[in-house]
Amino acid sequence: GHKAQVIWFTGLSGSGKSTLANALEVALHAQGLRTYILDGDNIRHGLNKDLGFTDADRVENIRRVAEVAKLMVDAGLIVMTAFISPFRQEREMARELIGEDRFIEVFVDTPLEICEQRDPKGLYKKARLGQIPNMTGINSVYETPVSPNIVIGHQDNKPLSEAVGDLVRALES
Ligand code: GGZ
Repeated sequence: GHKAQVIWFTGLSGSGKSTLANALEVALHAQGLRTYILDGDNIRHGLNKDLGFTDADRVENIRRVAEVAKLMVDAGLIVMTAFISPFRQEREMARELIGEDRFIEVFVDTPLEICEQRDPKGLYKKARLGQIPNMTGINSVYETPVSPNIVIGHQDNKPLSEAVGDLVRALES
């Protein structure tokens, strides 16, 4: 059955992490499960409002997110995190902190080209114009996961519900 665990989404800005987390949450709520989504909206505007996008600030952002996720999973929730989390070392830190048995790394593998086409906030465009100094994928590194538990590939014709189905099955196993 379902147990308290962390579903750790990682991928570029615009890759679909939050969209997937929100759709998964709807599916889990339909099963009567208790969940919480940690994302930029509820973390970077509050707990982490002192942090920006330098490498050092991203490391600290992810460290705090991992600590909060651990507390929430200890409290019995299914926690989803939707941060770029660009560095392998910090994702591994999160896995070790939270525990291998309750940590699922989901790589949202949407190519930069597609993320750049979507560009909902115009950040990629600004980065290309040299107006943002450290945009992930342009002038700040994204380290591709080596052995994620799940990869959500980009397929234009695949409905969101299929990816959500894959995730629900992975949580059950
Ligand atoms: C990447 C940035 C940047 C820079 C602002 N680089 O698409 P969004 O807008 O909603 O998601 C992005 C979000 C990334 O924050 P994270 O906390 O997930 O990053 S990390 O895990 O690396 O700490 C984007 C916006 O913030 N954003 N400036 N320079 N994304």
